[in-house]
This record gives sequence, C-alpha cells and structure tokens, in this order.
Amino acid sequence: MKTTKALCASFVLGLLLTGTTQAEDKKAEHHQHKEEQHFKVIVNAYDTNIPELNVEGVTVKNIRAFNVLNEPETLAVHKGTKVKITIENKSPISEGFSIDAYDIKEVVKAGESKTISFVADKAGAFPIWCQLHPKNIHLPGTFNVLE
Ligand SMILES: [Cu+2]
Repeated sequence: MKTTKALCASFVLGLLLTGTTQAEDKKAEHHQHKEEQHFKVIVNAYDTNIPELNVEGVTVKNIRAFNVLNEPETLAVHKGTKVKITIENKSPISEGFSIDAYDIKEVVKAGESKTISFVADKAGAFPIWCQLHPKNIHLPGTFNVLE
C-alpha cells in the first residue's frame, strides 16, 4: 500500500515537473524572437480610364488615371518577429518602398525584385509609402506591429 502511494506521488510530481518545463520553454522561445514571417508584396500599376468627371463645375471627358498599389497593402506581425519582405515590382517604372520608423527606403526597378529583412521591434501602425511618387498616385499601405 505504501509503495503504491509513493509511486502515485512521484507520478503526480513528474506530471507537474513536465508541465512546468513546457511553460518555461514557451517563455524562452518568446524572448528569443524565434518567430519568422515572409511576405511577398507586389507593386502593381493600374491604368484606368474615367469616361467623365465633373471637377468644380467643369466636365472633363476620358481622363486617364494612373494608380500604383502595393498588394497586399497591409502587413501585420507580432512585435519581435523576424520579418522578410520580398518586393516585386510589376509597375513599368521604378518604385519606392519606405517604412520610416524602421529606416527602410528601397528602390526597386521595373520588373525586378528585392528582399529585405529586419526585426519588428517597435509596436505601432506605420505607413508603407513610395518615396518616388505622390501619395495620390502611389497609394500608401500600413505595416502593423502588434504588442
Ligand atoms: Cu511609386
């Protein structure tokens, strides 16, 4: 009877120890920033025709509008993640890719790709914008870093 109790007690203790070790491991992983995420952002240009537009009482017909977008426009990671972004430029001209808070300012030539890596160590919502073109033509995106 005594032996059984002792066995039971050591079994329970064993379970408790295993449980604690797993929790510690998870904590350690979190602190070492082991998480990695790879994104692919395609920069694309859209040539659109607006048949008719009324601006300040004046009707203008057949306007050609040129818009550049990053797809996807929003990227989200947790703080501490190792981030890799491959920027593929499908626009017919060179495009910029900037995230000021992370000192990122890249230029990708037409038809080319570039991969950047950094650790997302600042939480917040940061604009991704093109430093080469006006913001009404190359629409800004957002880099979200969650605490
Ligand atoms: Cu641009």
